[in-house]
Amino acid sequence: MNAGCRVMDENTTGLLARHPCFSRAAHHKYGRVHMPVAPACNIQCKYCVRKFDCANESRPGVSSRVLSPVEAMDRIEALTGRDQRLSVIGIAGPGDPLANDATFKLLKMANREYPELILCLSTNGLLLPEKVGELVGSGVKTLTVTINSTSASVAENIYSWVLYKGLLYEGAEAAKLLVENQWKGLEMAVAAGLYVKVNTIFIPGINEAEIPLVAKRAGGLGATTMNIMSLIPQAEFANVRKPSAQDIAAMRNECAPSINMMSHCRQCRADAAGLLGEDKDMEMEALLAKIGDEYLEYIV
Ligand code: CLF
Ligand code: SF4
Repeated sequence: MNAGCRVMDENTTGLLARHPCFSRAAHHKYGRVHMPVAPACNIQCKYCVRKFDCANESRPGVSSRVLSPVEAMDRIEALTGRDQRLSVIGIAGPGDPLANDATFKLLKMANREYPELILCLSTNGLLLPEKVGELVGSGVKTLTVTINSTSASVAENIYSWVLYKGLLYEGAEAAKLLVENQWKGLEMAVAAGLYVKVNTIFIPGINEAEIPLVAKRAGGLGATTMNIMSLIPQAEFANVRKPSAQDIAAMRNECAPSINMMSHCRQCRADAAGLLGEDKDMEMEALLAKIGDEYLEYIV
């Protein structure tokens, strides 16, 4: 079976049909829960602000707090007991999951206790080449790699530094190392049988010419899906223009011949739980556990 047929088959009948991010049809029926067990990051994206005690922002990189793997297992038990729609356990920060040992501890425990749930993870890709085997061995089935360029020269404008094997890299050297590992890791992940999604941040004036090249290369290497996301202007990119909905739609159209496009992403928090867009974080969850889910409509 070629990669395209495999994806189509999985989308309609198999694993991807239960994944709210990889399948558009699934996102009305199935939800995911993010476990914020990964606070550390090994690179600095110029658009990133991580927060570990944040209740009132809804975006990647924020969480009410960081959980230990044991606390995360308790949360999975509580949530799956209350919500039959949860089909995916995701680790999406608030830092880079592959840079945190807690990620692998949780994956192994969750895989043992909840084999019916899909294990999913999102990474910047720096450590992917050396961690693909452990991911597969831990039961991960779906993977997202955030790749913002094919070329190191463009990446140099997006990342401030990279910390790799105890050494700090900056400028061209950092960009080259990161981009090489991202693409090598993607190729290895596909070869290892993972379903791979590429997230790409649309950063006006910085990487828009690169995005169709990312789509072409990722599609050619067998990635399943691409998710072109809007820049959230903050940190060093606080003054960069946010792309309009029209900009994003036009870019998706341009890239669609190269790879399947995701267009229902909600840019969710590192501790989000529920259907995409419901955006229940851990603070809300604790409140609802006390008063009952039926009161949700009165407090959002
Ligand atoms: Fe989470 Fe990401 Fe897995 Fe989905 S999110 S780790 S693939 S289970 Fe989904 Fe949220 Fe968009 Fe990510 S809507 S930010 S694409
Ligand atoms: Fe932030 Fe993720 Fe970039 Fe790390 S990889 S700096 S957590 S956006």
